[in-house]
Amino acid sequence: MNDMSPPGAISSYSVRDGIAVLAINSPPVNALGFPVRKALDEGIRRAVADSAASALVIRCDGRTFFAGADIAEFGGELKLPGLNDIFAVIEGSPKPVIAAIHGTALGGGCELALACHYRCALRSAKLGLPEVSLGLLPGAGGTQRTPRIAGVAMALDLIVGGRPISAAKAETAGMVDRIVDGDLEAEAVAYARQLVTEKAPLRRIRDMSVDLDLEAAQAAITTYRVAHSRQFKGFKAPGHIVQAIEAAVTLPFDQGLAREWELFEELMASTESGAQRHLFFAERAAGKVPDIGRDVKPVDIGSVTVIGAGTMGSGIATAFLNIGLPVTLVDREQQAVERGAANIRKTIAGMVAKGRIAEDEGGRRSALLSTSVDLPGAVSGADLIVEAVFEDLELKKAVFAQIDAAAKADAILASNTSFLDLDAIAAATSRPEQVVGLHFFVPANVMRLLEVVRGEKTSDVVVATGMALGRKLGKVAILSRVCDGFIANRAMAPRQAAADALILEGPLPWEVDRAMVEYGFPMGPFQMVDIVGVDVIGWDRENSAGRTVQEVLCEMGRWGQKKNGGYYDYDEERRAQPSPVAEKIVREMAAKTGADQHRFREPEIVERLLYPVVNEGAKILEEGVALRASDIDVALVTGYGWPVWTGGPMFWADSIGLPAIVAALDATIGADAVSPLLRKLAAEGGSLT
Ligand code: 3H9
Repeated sequence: MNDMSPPGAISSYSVRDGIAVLAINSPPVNALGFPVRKALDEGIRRAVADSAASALVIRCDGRTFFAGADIAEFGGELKLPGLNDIFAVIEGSPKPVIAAIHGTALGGGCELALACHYRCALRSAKLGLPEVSLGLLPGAGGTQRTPRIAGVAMALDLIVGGRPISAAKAETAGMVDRIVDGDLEAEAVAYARQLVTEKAPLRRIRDMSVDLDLEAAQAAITTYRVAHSRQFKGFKAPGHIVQAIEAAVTLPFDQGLAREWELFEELMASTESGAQRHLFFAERAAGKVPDIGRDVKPVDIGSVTVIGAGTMGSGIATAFLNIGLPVTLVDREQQAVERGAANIRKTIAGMVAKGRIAEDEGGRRSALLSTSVDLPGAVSGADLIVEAVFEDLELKKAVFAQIDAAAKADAILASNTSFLDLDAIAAATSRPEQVVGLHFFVPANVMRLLEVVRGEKTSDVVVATGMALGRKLGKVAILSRVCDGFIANRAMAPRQAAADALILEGPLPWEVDRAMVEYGFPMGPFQMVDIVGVDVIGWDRENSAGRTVQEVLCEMGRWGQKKNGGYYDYDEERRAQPSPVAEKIVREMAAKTGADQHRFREPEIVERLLYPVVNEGAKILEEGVALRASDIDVALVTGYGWPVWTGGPMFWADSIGLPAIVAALDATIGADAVSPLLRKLAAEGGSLT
């Protein structure tokens, strides 16, 4: 009765105790591509026809239940059977079909489970409909079955929020019927046996009605729309999801399903979804370093010493404590380390207070922290030493020489420098091959971007360890070669320069900021400068002579938010108002330049500020600082809040068309400043991504 499936076959069919078991094996995540759909269709039909089987269990081999549709298939022609065809066979089966879930049942995988008559799941399993993060909606009945089984509010949370829920929560919501421990297949077969013995009805979620009355459901939807309007901004999918759930409430199942498909297809064709799917694959590509083979194994890091107890050092220490590594925080003065340690404990206590971690977990993390003012003593036993002292090359070289003298032979020596020459820092040690850049973004325990900087002599193992650490920290690690500013800061620097130049041609700082916020950034360049400090963004105090708006502001002591005034004025609650003082300075400076003053429309401001970023990105690419264009996209999306729905600067540039960008750059920054790579691609009809 059992299949003699060859090892590695995509499916196997067996009958255990009168119950058919169809197991799918399509690594890495059992995505529901055409071969899997075909195997499912055949296997289900076989079980229906099999007189030896009175029920069917569908499960997966490997690390997870189906992780969804095969995203790589999107955009091409869909080969039949589609998921809805398969689900119709399941729902039409005269024998109960039971999903047996482990790992993560996501997207189409979760939808498949909901099309089954019953669902059992390992306690550790998760269920989710994360299509929203690909700019899509569940297109195989997820928006129609979820509100029927779990209610409208839960469906909205699950599908618009996109975050998977635990098996226990899914059980409470009615999405899982039984939680099991131990051997999933054996437990699922026993459960199926029980259902058969008890003559349990064939429960089809499609036949259920949404539990709220129409008015209450629509009120819930309206409330949700209003409450989340900010979060929806720029994205197409959330609004479409709400419409699809509305259809579940107002239409019969089949019509609702048809409406869902219509909305799904609209999203699939949208630039926003194209951008989000690009970022999905871009994030996964970022971790791969082509010239470092799989045989190069990252070193296990068991302890970390962080040097420098300021904001950056404390944030970095917190990030490592969060993954359970013991950290020693070092600074020159006792007071400084104590202040740093207090800040770290406060951050951890904040996580406990917000319910992000349990109290005992908070205690465990805090207990992993120790402090020291004795640098040699603190680094001597550490596997990884991260330097986060002031951005001064001589200071960093001196610190590295000290570390070199005390650290054990195989320790990894990392610098958090954000723009200094890592090779010069490495040259201050006797082991440049052990030196790497780990460039965190503020706040280091929160921001997802980690730039791993590969020096001239950094060894492959050390690079591989840096990349692996990034993943362990829950960050996206992007590999960068050494250059001024590495990838993210270097690519974004031209935006600030363009903004500084533009305010001398007519637009005021807040008009420039508004254009950036409308484009989708969390804030504009002048808002950012005010927060970071007008004085710290390259102000040369000794040589300041009122030549630029920044110099005048700094000379007046208008250093930004910390001084209650910079480009903006601030009230006691730090709310920003356009500053008449700054406006006067800008107008006077503009008059001095003699530049033609005129109004700019928002799209023009966007072009003036962001095309130079695309240009710098192309230079970063042609110099080999970044491995691939998509790494630049991921770096700016995760490090600078570049809007996700544009796909990052390089994808955005492709979606606009490179010839138009080159023409605009020629006219603004001048032909000589345009990247040769960008010009070549534009001329050849090529693309960056
Ligand atoms: C959908 O279902 C639409 C339906 O509603 C309607 C259709 C009509 N497809 O993340 P990892 C690859 S939309 C293709 O590093 P982890 C991934 O690229 C889908 N490939 O592993 C990577 O490849 P490589 C809704 C996929 O353990 C490898 O698998 N589902 C897919 O950290 C390992 O991935 C989702 O959005 C896929 N669906 O995390 C779930 N998923 O090794 C998306 C993964 O060559 N997936 N790959 O770089 C995930 O969230 C995570 O991959 C998962 C595993 C949590 C499953």
